Amino acid sequence: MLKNSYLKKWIEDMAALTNPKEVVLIDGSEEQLEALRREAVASGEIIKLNEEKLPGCYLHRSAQNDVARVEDRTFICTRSKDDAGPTNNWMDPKEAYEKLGKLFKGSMTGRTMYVIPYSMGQIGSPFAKIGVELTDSIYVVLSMNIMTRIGEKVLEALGDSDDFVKGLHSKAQLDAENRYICHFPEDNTIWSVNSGYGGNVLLGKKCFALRIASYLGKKENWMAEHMLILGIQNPQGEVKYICAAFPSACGKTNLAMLIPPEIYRKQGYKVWCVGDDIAWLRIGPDGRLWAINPENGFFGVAPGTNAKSNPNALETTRRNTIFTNVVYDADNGTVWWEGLDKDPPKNAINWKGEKWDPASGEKGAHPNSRFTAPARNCPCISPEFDNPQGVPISAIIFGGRRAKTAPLVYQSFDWEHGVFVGSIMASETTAAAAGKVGVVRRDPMAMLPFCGYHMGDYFAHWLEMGKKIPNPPKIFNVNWFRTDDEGNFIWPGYGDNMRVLMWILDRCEGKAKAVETPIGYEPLPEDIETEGLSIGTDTIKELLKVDPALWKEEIKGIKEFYAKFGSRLPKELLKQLEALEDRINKAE
Ligand code: OXD
Ligand code: MN
Repeated sequence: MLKNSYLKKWIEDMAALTNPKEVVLIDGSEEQLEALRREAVASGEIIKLNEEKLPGCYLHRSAQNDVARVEDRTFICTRSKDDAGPTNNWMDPKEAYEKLGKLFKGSMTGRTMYVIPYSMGQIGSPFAKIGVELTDSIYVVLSMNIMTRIGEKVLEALGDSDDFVKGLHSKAQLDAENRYICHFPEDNTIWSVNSGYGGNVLLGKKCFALRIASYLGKKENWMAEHMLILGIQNPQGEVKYICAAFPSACGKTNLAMLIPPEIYRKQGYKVWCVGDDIAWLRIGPDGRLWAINPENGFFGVAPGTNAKSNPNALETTRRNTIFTNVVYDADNGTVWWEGLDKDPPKNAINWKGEKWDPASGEKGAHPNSRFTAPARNCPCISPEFDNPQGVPISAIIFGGRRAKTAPLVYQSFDWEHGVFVGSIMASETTAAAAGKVGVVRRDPMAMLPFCGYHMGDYFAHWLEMGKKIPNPPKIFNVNWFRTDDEGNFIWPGYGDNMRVLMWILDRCEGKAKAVETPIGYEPLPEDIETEGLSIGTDTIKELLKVDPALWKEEIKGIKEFYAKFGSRLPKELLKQLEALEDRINKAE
């Protein structure tokens, strides 16, 4: 069945290494997928949920030591250590192939190796790239079917070419001590072993569409970014598109699917979701920057998703969805998680598979429990979702969780300053990655865990792209998470974030005024719509305050962070930092 000789040879080599009992090509047919679902239900790998209430939905539980991305075990394996840069773990490719080769040796004995041809991006799109994942996990096959475009049609598009990302995954023994996620950007290769958690094993997502793709983007003049893409349609039917980068679990999926506040709804505004996590960006023939979402589904965080925070996401998960590590309602065959409603199931099984008493004080769902749902299920999925040309981007937004320092919104002075603003992003850590929660960390462009090469070179690539895009998007920064003295969020967030997006779009169209501050352009407080909110213009004024003392502290942190990059930090960014310091000193 396989005609591509490169693919055939590679599969043979990997099968010789891992020793599966059989090799099965995933053709993408519903018949084959359904047989795999039945097999995984029979083996207990997944649980079929109530067909009437949640048609086509399943529950999966990962191993208890395997519930999040493992950044300390994620490596960029370039021949030169310097090319991975100071923000990535590095392993010599020779050493990595040897070390992981030992772990892969015989790891599929008695198991089936599934061959999943997949496309990131609409097949045939000038943006699209092909990967093939070899895995011993049916959960991976079923999840890749949701998250990407898979099967025969991908092989047809690949033809005889050797231009595909080679991904090898084995659950092996799920041994946390020997868990490795290794990327070989120079070989178009990813090896992942001893994990079953989505972020580590659905190789099309973070591993390919961000780490490998960012490296390819630098080489090929495009960009792979950790960004949502949304469209705002005005009452005249025109749609303007925005990309936004936030660190993990800052509400990206919520923003991507937001429902406009009533004031905009009644005027006829609509919001369309193109993507919630990753954007691939290219310069279009018209000189603008165009974006696609290379994925085909959402791998969203379940806790906190509810009818108020994100009704569209909730609706998206009502069919053909795989839930991971949520609570199982054993009476109804449905699922539950903290923050869904105030009504945990009576006969509840927690994410570990144990009987769970909601009064116990322990959480029932893992804080990083997930849903894997088809993008097509989303009620606000953009009509342009499948457009192979992508959508033109008017604005790029950066943001993070900052209790005090960053104002609600500001605009960069120009592209170069915008790159600086992205490079100094910082946020409090969350449960999406293993490790401490609540610590502030620098996360440039929200790409810290996802940049497949030296981050200094990545900044340089952003600066270069700015010179090449004749009509670049405007760059902004937002912070939905400013708190009062009691630690309560001041800004209402969720759908009301659209009020800020409206100012941003008005700026892009040259319609809104701005005031110049030491850090960038800010709105006049009265230009942020507050009708229907419990806060007024005075509070907006507070939210826009820039405190020079806090920014002096911030500058210290930026200097420390920048020092890591040595001579590979573009001088333009150092100049931007000096200019900021100057403006802050003058403002004091
Ligand atoms: C994610 C992330 O999208 O951690 O899962 O960023
Ligand atoms: Mn993400």
